Amino acid sequence: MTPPLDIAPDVAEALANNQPVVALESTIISHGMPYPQNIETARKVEAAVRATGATPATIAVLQGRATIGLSDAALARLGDPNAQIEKLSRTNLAACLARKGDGATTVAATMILAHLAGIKVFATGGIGGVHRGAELSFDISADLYELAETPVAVVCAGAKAILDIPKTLEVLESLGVPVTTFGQTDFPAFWSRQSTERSPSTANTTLEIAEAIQMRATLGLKGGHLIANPIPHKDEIPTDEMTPIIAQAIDEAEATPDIDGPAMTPFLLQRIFELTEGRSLASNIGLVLNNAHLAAKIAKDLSDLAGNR
Ligand code: PSU
Ligand code: MN
Repeated sequence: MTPPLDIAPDVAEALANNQPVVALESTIISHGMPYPQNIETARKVEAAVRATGATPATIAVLQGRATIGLSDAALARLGDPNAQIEKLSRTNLAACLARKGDGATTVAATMILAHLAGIKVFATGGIGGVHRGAELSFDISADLYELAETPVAVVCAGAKAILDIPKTLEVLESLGVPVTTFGQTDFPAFWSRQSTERSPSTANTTLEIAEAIQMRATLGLKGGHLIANPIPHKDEIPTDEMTPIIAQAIDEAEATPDIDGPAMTPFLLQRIFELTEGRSLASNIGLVLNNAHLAAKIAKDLSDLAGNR
């Protein structure tokens, strides 16, 4: 039995010719951003990848098919607030495919399907990580374990301050995941360029990153690479503005009985959007576009290193 995989013709052609391809996730569309900015952003991110000279491949499960490269109608359906779209991670991906369901892929599930399709680079906004209070709740995102397993480089804007950033970096180190920040020594904190943490490593060119990815493959080491790309200055929200808002959102989540497990991250993102009166969303869109550009450049360098362009 072969996996139920549909690769869009432009993506398949690029992969066959070793042209650069960038995978994009769909949970950010279905569960990470409000309508209609979710759909508008998904289209803009694809355009940003194309503008930098790579082919975008947004990934989702549609009627039981792992779909690599989505039509505009599919993007619109995933972003429809009335559509029933499951949030898929490593746990529930196979069951959703088996029952011919529809699902949006998190970072973990997108990595699995990108790898199945032969895509090496993936751009997103924020990854899941170790939640604050994880010493009691044990809430650690499957995204971190996926980075230890699956050979896909993930470009993000660092970890959100809804997470415990020092613990997230500790777990990544324990799992042997390389973490590289682009262009600065501080690990970025999603809405802000700075955090209280130093990045485990820094790269100042995309070629350095591509060479490290290639060497990891040459050594036969399993797992991916996390690349943290600081939010552009113009899109930043200062940490002291975000701190009380994040604290309030977390307090509300703790006071709401049904908010745990996979519902936690979407709840926090939605409350922070409301409490910042939309500013968090504008920042989020700015940083995702920035990550799409960087991921496309890394994908181009990887194709160049493979020597077929
Ligand atoms: N962080 C964001 N925006 C998002 C997500 C995380 O800033 O949309 C989504 C991603 O799809 C990520 C998932 O993979 O949430 C993590 O969910 P959890 O914490 O339940 O593992
Ligand atoms: Mn979780």
